[in-house]
Amino acid sequence: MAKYQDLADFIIKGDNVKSKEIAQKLVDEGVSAVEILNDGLMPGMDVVGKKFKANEMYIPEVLIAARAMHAAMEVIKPLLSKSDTNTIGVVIIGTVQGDLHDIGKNLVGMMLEGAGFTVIDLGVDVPPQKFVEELNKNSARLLALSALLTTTMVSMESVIKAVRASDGKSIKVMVGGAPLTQEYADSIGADGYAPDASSAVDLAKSLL
Ligand code: B1M
Repeated sequence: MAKYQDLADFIIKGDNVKSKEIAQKLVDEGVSAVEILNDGLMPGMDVVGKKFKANEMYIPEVLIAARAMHAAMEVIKPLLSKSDTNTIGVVIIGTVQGDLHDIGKNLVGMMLEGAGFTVIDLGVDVPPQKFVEELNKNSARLLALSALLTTTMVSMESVIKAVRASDGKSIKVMVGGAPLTQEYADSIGADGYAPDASSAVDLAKSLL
């Protein structure tokens, strides 16, 4: 549909005013948040990823595209995060140390909120000890770690070791992000791996 293509194009061009405007228009027309995400925003970001890899886009342009993605995500956030008042449980989420990618992590957080979890988002570049402190402070039983770089996914293992050292096996740790696989998750002792935001919700429910 042309309007989804427009939305994708404004993400690629990095126009945060237009991306927000079109996302709002689609919401007003009654289009579901998941459709806006899957048919407009994700295809746009996909093209950005391909162009970045092919050196057809550079970091400043990718940052501007990410800003346009965030602007549209803010519009759909209330729809994704609509939930009843009863919380299923508290989840601490963050992108691991050294890694500044937050779009996927934010989506996972929004979907978890939408499913009824209370989400405490520690942001990006989070050191292992910070995860441990926040788990203890909030008596949380579930930790969700995101990484987008092959160089930073290795620090997930340090987080898991730090969490186990402080709390044995009672805290469940789930991991995700583009370079991860189920095999890798198993090899670092994670309790679960999810390839995308909606399976992250199913996984979180099954872990608690
Ligand atoms: Co970066 N970057 N980047 N980047 N960037 C990638 C990841 C890369 C694949 C691009 C490429 O070369 N094709 C490449 C990594 C290569 C590798 O490690 N093998 C890369 C690189 C190299 C870099 C820099 C090193 C570039 C440089 O400086 N030379 C640098 C590193 C900075 C750092 O982190 N220290 C860098 C910087 C950046 C920007 C800051 C410019 C920007 C980030 C802005 C931001 O996030 N606010 C950026 C972006 C935008 C990307 C791409 C283009 C898009 C990532 C994205 O947001 N995708 C990316 C290329 C790509 O992925 N195709 C790329 C959309 C998002 C919805 O998907 O995050 O995968 P994703 O999340 C998905 C799933 O993975 C999953 O669910 C989400 C929704 O379905 N998921 C989880 C994610 N977390 C989960 C957690 C879960 C479960 C599921 O449970 C806990």
